[in-house]
Amino acid sequence: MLNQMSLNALPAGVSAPGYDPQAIGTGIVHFGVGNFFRAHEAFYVDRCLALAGQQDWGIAGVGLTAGGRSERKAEQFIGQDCLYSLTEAAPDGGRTVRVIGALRAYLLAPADPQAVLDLLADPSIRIVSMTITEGGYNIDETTGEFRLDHAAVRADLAGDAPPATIFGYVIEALARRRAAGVGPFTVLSCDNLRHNGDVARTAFLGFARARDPDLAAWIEAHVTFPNGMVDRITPSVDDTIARALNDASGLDDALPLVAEDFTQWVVEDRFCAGRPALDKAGVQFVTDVTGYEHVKVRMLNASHILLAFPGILLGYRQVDEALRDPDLARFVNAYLELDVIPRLDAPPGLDPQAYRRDVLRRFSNPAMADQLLRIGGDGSSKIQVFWTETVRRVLSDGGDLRRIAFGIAAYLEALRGVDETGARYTPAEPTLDAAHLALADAVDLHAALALPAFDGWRDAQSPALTDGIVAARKAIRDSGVRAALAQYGGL
Ligand code: CS2
Repeated sequence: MLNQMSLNALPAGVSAPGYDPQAIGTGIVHFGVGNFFRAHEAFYVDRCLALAGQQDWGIAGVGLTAGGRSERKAEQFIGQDCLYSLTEAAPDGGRTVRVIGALRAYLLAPADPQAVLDLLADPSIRIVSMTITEGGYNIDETTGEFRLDHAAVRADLAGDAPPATIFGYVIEALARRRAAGVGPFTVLSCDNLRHNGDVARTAFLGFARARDPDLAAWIEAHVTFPNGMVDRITPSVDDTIARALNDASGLDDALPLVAEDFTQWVVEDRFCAGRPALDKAGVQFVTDVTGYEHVKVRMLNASHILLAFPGILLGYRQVDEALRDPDLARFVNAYLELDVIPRLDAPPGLDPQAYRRDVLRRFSNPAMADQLLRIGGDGSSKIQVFWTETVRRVLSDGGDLRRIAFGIAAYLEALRGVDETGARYTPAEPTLDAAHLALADAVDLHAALALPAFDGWRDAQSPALTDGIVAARKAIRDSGVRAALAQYGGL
């Protein structure tokens, strides 16, 4: 089994951390220890820890979810001294494997909330980072405000029990630090959201204001929330993939991980309590991430889900497979070329055509075995984040709405949980309830347009778009995705 002891005898070809993990202090607490975090932030911090003078920046991971699965995950992390292997796979088949030692502790919050609060209040903690998903910030899309009516938030605001939400934990910890004269920490969102730092700021300050306006003012004055653009395709790992990774590496790792060889992190350099030397570990520091975010979200993420929904309906399950379908590849290319690129605000020096080719090359990486159902999962939140800006722009300059209408139609049809081969699957839609899902199945094809996914552009919705979506859905139902693509998806 992989653990501290086994580091001295790793199989050939597996790199050990460039430092002694046991000698590392903890400077960062991370909420949401998912695969993306393990392949991205932890990967960069791991590089830092090998540099001189950087040994105080280890990470303590926190899981917020209760239940058997989370307990098992916590046991696995702790059983391996929080070590795990990362396989980086290139589209041409090249691979490297390294053991990441940056995660120094794993705490399951529901099992011991006080331990999490004590850690967060400790002066050694200077950054609190998070990957809690696009929808996890609890922002009302219509008002742009933090939703105080959320049940768990209400309970945390009442304060009768230990916190359950990240907002409850972080704000209570900041209150303790303020009372104790310990300085603030940076709140660092690593979620794939435009201006993720600003979103985090709205969320945490929204909670803090409702709890104690004085505290909120202190946070506003002292805590920083840098925006960052994160990028690395990191598929989910099931038992079969885990076994294959271990077979290839020779390790016995309960938590092996695979990611593409590409990785990028562009961050605003606003860290109120210091930061690791991430600039020496490949992270790009800028004063404004806006242009980078636009390009990534509108090109990579938008075309990922645009490929996913019709791909799922056609019976594909993997991204690389779907992209090998010439009709789907043509559709995604046409969307990027005709709908996105002409309306993009790319930062100086970034070539959108080169980026487009890169995106398609990255999607073709078979080693990702990236699941279309994962990519399309939480579509309700992702559509708002990834498609809204392009939809708005096409609407406002009177552009061709066919591809967008088809994409939305495919999303709604995919929500029905059955593909054109008759295979059933469960769409992962954490923010939709049964009544929402029933709208996608309703006989009235307009009914589904009431779904929250469209909140972001309902104000701008034009009859041309609405009619286009309904017509595209009808075409998919009547003649199938491929025929509908020929009508709606082409150049
Ligand atoms: C994907 C992303 O979930 C999605 O929709 O597009 O997870 C994508 O893999 C990452 O953003 C790559 O950085």
